[in-house]
Amino acid sequence: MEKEWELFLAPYEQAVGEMKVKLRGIRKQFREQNKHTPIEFVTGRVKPVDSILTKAALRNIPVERIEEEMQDIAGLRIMCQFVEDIRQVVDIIRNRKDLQIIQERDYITNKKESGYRSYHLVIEYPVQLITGEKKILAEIQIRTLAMNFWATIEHSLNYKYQGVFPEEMKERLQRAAEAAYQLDEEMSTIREEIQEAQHLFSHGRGKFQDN
Ligand code: 0O2
Repeated sequence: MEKEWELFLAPYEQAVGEMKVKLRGIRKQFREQNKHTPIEFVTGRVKPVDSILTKAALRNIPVERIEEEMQDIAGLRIMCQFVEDIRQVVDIIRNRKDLQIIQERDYITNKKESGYRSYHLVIEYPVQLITGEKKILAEIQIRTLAMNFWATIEHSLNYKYQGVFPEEMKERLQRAAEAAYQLDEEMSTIREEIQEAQHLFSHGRGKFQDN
């Protein structure tokens, strides 16, 4: 059984690995051209088998339909400094010839009840296997650093409370989401000045990088 899962997930691992390189390549090009990069950092993961099975059970997805129906076995996350960068990243992805967007979910304009905000793209990405081409579904989540901060904390708390938050915690998280939203708004208003400062700074110093 374990070997079967390993074989099933191998193309997803390949897709996530390739996509990470490609998305980080976008950031590299912006930096080389001394432009503000809309991509701050990129992460990726393949959903662990136990999470796949839990989600399938919750959604009544039979095992044989997981491949067609579960869109986020391969997951990529793109973090941006500013809300405006998200639109730019979506446009760059839209124009790519090596993948196809099949669904968009805008949880920025329409935030989730929890307070979650992020822009989701479901894409179809072809991987080249020794047996030929295989199209893989992947979910790309695009969010600001503030949205990511909130989502990361909320996600860990979710584990603690198994998805059932006490009312007070739910309200606190909603207030924290609102504060993150205000922070994004505030940063947007001083975006040009921040970018100018970053430009000057990047000329004078080395930078930490995630790869
Ligand atoms: P994990 O552990 O991140 O893989 P639905 O869940 O039915 O609303 P659907 O079709 O599964 O929608 O896709 P959706 O909502 O576009 O994407 C689901 C993923 O978005 C989640 O994956 C999370 O990564 C993220 N997400 C959605 N809502 C929230 C939220 O309220 N809080 C946080 N922290 N993340 C959220 P998984 O599989 O749930 O989890």
